[in-house]
Amino acid sequence: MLIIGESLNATRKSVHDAVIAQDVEFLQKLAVDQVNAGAMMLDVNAAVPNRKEEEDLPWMVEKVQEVVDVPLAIDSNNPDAIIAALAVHKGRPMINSISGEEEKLEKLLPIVTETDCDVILLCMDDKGIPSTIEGKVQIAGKVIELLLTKGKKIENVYVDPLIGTVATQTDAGVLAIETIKAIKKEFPGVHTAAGVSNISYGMPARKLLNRIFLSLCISNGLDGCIVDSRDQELMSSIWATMGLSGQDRFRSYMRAYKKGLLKG
Ligand code: THG
Repeated sequence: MLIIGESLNATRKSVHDAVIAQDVEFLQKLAVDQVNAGAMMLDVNAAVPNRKEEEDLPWMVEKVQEVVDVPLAIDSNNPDAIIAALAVHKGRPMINSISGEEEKLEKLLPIVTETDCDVILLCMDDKGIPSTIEGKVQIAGKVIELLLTKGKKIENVYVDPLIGTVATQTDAGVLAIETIKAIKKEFPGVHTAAGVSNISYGMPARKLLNRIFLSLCISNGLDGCIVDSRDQELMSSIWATMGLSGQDRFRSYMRAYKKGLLKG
């Protein structure tokens, strides 16, 4: 299970403010805290309205990589910002994300296929997010075929089912799990990854729902998650689920225990 720390994201007020203030210390502490808590990769998003993301994102990448040596997931809707960030990233990055959206795809496809990197593929296109599993699988299939034709390896692709919220659709949880299963069945060798906190948007006791839902996803084959790694209860449930579902013989669970990270 690839655990990606979500917190360096300018949609969060504190990070938004830190980008504007160019507060290196704040961002570096947030990076170190997430890695110390068990994140294996950090998602970075520096999109602040009315600022140049093509400058802020590579800046954030450089400052974060000064203090942690995990790879980064370059999270942006702006292809030019992604390209600028990749140019300064050390090691093997992840691109978050591409999708079936034509304009973005056209710009990013050469970069994604010519760079040694992982990539998250969102199951959406210019018409939005399909409401059916079949619709999502179809978009994933179209983009995977393009990637493979241009030489990308299937195992370097992480398909994101784009999880909805149970507040507006009570079966959003099952739907997500069935989508994960369908994608892995349809495209052998492909990986899956998702941000899970969407599931609980608009509901009470969000952390409870996030934790249980992530556990269900992991036991049904989810390979990567974008989560708040500073949440010890969430992380502990990830490690417990991996052991209990027979994925790693409790290795990550015992490692976390020895590091004092397990919370029962
Ligand atoms: N898929 C992919 N990328 C993604 C997402 C996804 N990137 C963005 C997002 N979804 C995942 N990242 C976050 C970052 C922050 C929060 C949720 C998802 C968030 N933060 C609140 C806050 O900071 O106030 C609450 C958490 C907290 O209290 O820290 O909600 O789905 N590919």
